[in-house]
Amino acid sequence: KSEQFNWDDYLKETESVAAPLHCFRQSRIPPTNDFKVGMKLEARDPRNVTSVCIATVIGITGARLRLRLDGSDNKNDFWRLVDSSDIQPIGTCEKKGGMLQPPLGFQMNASSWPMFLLRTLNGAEMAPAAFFKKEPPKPVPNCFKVGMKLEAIDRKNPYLICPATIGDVKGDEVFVTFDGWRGAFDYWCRCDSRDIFPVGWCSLTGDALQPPGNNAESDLECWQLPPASPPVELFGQKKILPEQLTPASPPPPSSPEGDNGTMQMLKDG
Ligand code: MLY
Repeated sequence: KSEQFNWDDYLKETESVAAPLHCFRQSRIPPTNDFKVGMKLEARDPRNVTSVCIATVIGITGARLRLRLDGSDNKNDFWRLVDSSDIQPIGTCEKKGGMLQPPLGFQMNASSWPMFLLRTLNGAEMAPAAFFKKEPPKPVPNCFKVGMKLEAIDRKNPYLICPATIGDVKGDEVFVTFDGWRGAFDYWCRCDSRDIFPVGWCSLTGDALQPPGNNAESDLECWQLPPASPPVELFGQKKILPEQLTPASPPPPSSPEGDNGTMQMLKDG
């Protein structure tokens, strides 16, 4: 089977329908991605969602950015849409009276954070505000139906977007099942999750849609366990262990320069 995956043929073969556009919290026309590798921005720490950190664009894929938090390691990259509310231009946090935080697992001594931040931002290429697009409104109510097809992020391999089917619907949640993968990658998410897309999304953004797995649906019925665990919405892709919830380092001391924030210090030189 070396033929290219094609949704029209696949929907006919599987006698199924695509979930309607209005079910998704995605814009009808995917947002343009103007970001460049190396640009810096502010991002919510996926492992510590109350923190806003500095992130660098490590890669571009369709309407998404591969991000790495400055001062963190290279094992915890995450992906965000350019119209995600988890990202914003540098300076936004401070304008709102907040303080940029070291990422969870900051690799240096906590006391070196203020200087690290200053050095990181000094001379950095900051992504312009116009590159950040407004997040689409939440669809209400949940209009997904069992059997509808969609494109979904594989949360275990979040750079991948794959053909999927709605396996169950409960309240505001849907059970996303990956076609041909015997249930190993399936998950519950809210119907307004940014991780699920209408059929055709990848072809519009230029992202590579993965082909379905090789395992037949009949196998799937034999092997798949019923969706048992209650749905839990995490910002990140990884399960957060209890010990990871405690900040690795105390909050940074307040700026010794009094009222001068980091942005002001950078402007002053
Ligand atoms: N090599 C990995 C990748 C699996 C990806 C499954 N997705 C597309 C649902 C594995 O086989 O486990």
